Amino acid sequence: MEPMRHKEAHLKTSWLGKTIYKYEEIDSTNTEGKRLAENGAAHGTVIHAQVQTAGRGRRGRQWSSPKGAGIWFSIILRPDIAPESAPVLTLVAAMAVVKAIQRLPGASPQIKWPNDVVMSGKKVCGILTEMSPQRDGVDYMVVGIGINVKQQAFPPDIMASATSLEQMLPGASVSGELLLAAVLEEFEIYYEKYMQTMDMSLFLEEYHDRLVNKDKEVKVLDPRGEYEGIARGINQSGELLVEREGTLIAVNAGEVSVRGVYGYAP
Ligand code: BTX
Repeated sequence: MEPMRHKEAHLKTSWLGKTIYKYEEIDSTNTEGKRLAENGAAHGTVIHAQVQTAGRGRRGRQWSSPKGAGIWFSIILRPDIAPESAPVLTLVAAMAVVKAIQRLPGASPQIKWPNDVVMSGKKVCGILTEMSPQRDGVDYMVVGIGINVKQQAFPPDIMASATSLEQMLPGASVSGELLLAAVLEEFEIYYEKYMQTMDMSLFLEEYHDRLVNKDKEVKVLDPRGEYEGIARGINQSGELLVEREGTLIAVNAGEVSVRGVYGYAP
């Protein structure tokens, strides 16, 4: 199906989401984002779908994306950064999602480093950042964001670890359209803060306020050997600082996976 190309009049952004491709159904908005980026889609293009038939998480995991139950979308970026800096954009996206959800009365979302937003310890949002590295930079990046909005029930395998905004805010009716606009507005703000310094320094404190892993035990699944420690926060480069036997180890999101919070489920 051909995408519709929208100019969103109500969106208070200067460059993000000026073009939004809207699909009734797509395999994955990230996959479509890559296809569009390969064909020259501009920085700030957004891809949104009502339902994803092959929604993806990290390392080939599936992302449950039922029709109309959440907002499933991706942002194409063409930042002038080194490939090593790219994973920080996942943290920028998490911060933006938290700020957007916080606009809902009574909502108190937190970040599970690096790529989840949780409420009451359950996953309400997942972020998948993918990039096309070049020899000395990044050609494009696709930041995919899935936020559970309407679900009252989940498939058995994620029932214990997943939640939705409406499950967390009983009686509330959350507009997916307004939430999408809010995330895009906040993303633009935090992306620009990030680009000013090329690191997290302008919103490190805000990030820490929302970090659910802070001072919690984590297990670091380092390919060179697993270990346990206490997460103390992140540094300006977005690495998780894990205290182990009195020393702080900086853990890179691209290299390792940190477990905890959901009783060691991914
Ligand atoms: P992840 O690898 O950190 O998490 C994936 C895991 O999360 C799954 O294995 C499952 O246990 C659990 N899970 C699956 N679906 C849901 C859900 N709806 N809510 C809560 N938990 C779930 C996280 O990867 C990154 C997900 C990004 C999703 C967006 S949606 C738009 C874009 N397109 C696309 O294909 N992916 C991204």
